[in-house]
Amino acid sequence: MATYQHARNQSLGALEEFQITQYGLEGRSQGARFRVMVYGPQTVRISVSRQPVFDEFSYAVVGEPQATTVNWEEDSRAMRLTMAGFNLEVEKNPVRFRFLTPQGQVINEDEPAFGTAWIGEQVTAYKTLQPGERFVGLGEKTGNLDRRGEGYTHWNTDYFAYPTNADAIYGTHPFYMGFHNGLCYGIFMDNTYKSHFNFGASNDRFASFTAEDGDMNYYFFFGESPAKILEHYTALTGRAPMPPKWSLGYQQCRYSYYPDSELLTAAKTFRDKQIPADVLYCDIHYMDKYKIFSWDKERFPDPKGMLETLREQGFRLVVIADPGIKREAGYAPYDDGVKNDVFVKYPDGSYYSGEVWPGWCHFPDFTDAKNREWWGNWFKGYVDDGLEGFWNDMNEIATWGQRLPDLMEFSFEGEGGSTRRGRNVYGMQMARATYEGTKKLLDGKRPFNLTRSSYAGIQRYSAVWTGDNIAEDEHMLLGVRLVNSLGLTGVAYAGPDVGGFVGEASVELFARWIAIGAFTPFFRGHSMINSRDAEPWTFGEEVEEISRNYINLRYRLMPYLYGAFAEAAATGMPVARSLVLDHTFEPEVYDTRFQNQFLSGPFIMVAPVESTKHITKVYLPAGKDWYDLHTGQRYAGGQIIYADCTIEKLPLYIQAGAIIPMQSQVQSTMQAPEAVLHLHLYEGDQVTTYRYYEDDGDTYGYEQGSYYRRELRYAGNSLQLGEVEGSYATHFKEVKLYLHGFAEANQISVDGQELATEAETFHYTEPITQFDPVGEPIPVVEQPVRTATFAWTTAAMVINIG
Ligand code: MIG
Repeated sequence: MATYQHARNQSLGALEEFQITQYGLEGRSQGARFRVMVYGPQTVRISVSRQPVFDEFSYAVVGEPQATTVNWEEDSRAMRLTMAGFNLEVEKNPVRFRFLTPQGQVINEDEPAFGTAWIGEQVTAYKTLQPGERFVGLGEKTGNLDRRGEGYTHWNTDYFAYPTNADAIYGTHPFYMGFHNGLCYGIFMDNTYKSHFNFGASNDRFASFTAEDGDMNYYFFFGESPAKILEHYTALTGRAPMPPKWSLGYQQCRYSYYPDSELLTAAKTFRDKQIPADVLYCDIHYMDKYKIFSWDKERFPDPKGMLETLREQGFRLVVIADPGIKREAGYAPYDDGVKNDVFVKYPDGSYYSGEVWPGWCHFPDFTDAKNREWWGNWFKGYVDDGLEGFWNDMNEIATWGQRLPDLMEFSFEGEGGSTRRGRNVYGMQMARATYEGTKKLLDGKRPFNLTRSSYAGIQRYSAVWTGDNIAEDEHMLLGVRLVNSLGLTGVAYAGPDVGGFVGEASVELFARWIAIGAFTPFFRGHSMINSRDAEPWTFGEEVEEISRNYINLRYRLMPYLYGAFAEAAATGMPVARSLVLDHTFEPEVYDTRFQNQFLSGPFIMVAPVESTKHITKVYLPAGKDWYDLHTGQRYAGGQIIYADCTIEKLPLYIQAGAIIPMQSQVQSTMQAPEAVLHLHLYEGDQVTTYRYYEDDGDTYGYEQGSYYRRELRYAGNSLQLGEVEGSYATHFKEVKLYLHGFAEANQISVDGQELATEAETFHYTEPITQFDPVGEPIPVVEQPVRTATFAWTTAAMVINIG
């Protein structure tokens, strides 16, 4: 009698045959195929498939396999591949993968019994949990920094007011790093189907990653540090281009500013109150009945004129763009979309309709180059109006009911796939279409692009914001972790809605959030429709002063911040740097009390803390000293200290040896700073290097060498300014060097020539004069510094201090 067969676990069996290939190895076992391909000296791809061919398609990967002379050794038990710093062992019976150090220490290995296995269509790689193993990454995922004991699902979801433990939210970044026994590695599973990661959740045997369909397809990265691994990961999936500098200023959003006079009033208020800002937003109400590529003629009768007026005041505007195109004959984008057959279809060939803001809509299939180009061209009107910034929302795809049917068909560049394959990359491909289209239309200028939904590799096209958070302390801290985690997965340009989108921030919360936001790569205040006003001046005078203080500081730090973005573009090193990057094996870094701490750029450590606390514990990482930014007090690293954190004082620490370039105060990036570069140097006993970077801030000329770059190196009592690289003429003519923590009697000389020095005092933020209703602030401490000014020439030079 026939019995019904239910799917059960089936793992990769004994090796049947194999061959060495140009890139690695290919073999077969029990109807499944596996393949090893070398992608770089420390990057190996592993694919396992039950289909006759491997899935070669990827939207994430831009790296290529490398036809190096692959060096395999074989014995009866296994085949071994020797790579830079590690070996891969492919065991034969059954087929299992193991990564080892040259000394034979396990870095990562298949769980011996389970290896790679299927249950029905679902495929999983099981990895033995190593003693003390910690896991970080997965990008936009809630939870703790250390993901050990947790599990996560990737299924891009519009999650309004998501709780702080929600999963899944908007993004899919299936890349994580594992740390144990002084070893680091990374794994990226490139599969867009719904996927699940388990880091020893509900079991004590394995970490695993599962895709609900498709191949098991992952990349293994080895490196001596997480930064190296991130460099390999971003070599594979790409790095963020330089953003337009204006987008690094403060951005003010609102759901929604309208009519035009509201935007003009907001712009004027920033200037009147001398709170620097660069960007305002139009949310969905700027459109005619939410129809994309239109303006509401009554609310915005003259977009071009309005944009010019804003520009005169040093403001840019960013407009929202949702993917839904209203089903309405006579509406040009709809008619044209039908004519060009750009919309996502059901299997019977009819267009899918979903209901969202404009009513019943069709949705462009962004997984087809022809449709991406079509979409991109529609931005011509906006660009002609003077827009340079675009905001991609609702691209999960979000529709009323939030149950996107699984059976729709996506092009995948002609290859085909259902919603199950398409959903996690739809948002990324929309952002790509927007970026590529507007980049072309802007003819050499950098567009700013922002997206909610994302997939690995999104950094090539867009900044990411973390969606509909809530005005609560826990969300503020979660937002920091989300941004840090996105940074650990290659997305350097990210940020939350400052102040919280849903709900209303208390005055304390808003003040604290603005202070933290000033050190976050993407810095935008935003809030929900029908909630109180949430611009920095709407929470009373004390919060206004606090906001001004931190936004001012961000603008003075612009050369430093911009340099951090240049580093991200060059190496993938994020702008907001979780402490795990430099202090991987210090357990305090993962302690839930300290897990939110991060470095903003290479030298400034931010210790985010709830708005309700006036004193907090801070962990100062080991191996270097730290200076309190507010007081100049110096501390030894490797200790936990108490820090005052009344509402105007975010705990901030500067690493000893720090080299921090700053500029004079401006109100907008459109305003040129004075020609004096302020270079702050903090005494330390270790060698530090800093790569100073400048370019025009808004074109791609830097790709052709139009930049000004030089290495600054501090060692003992000398600061060396290296040769200038690149053809861009620096804006600055002089350097004013600020010496922090050096002995007072020190002489300063440039290339042997003694310089006049001055004893001065210095502070980063201004004293608060109005302290209602938050309470009396701690007085600002004047810090003693010595300064010397000299020419900022292109020649290499040595400054001696002592
Ligand atoms: O259905 O455009 O996350 O930032 O203000 C809500 C209105 C649609 C969701 C975004 C939010 C935006 C809002 N949007």
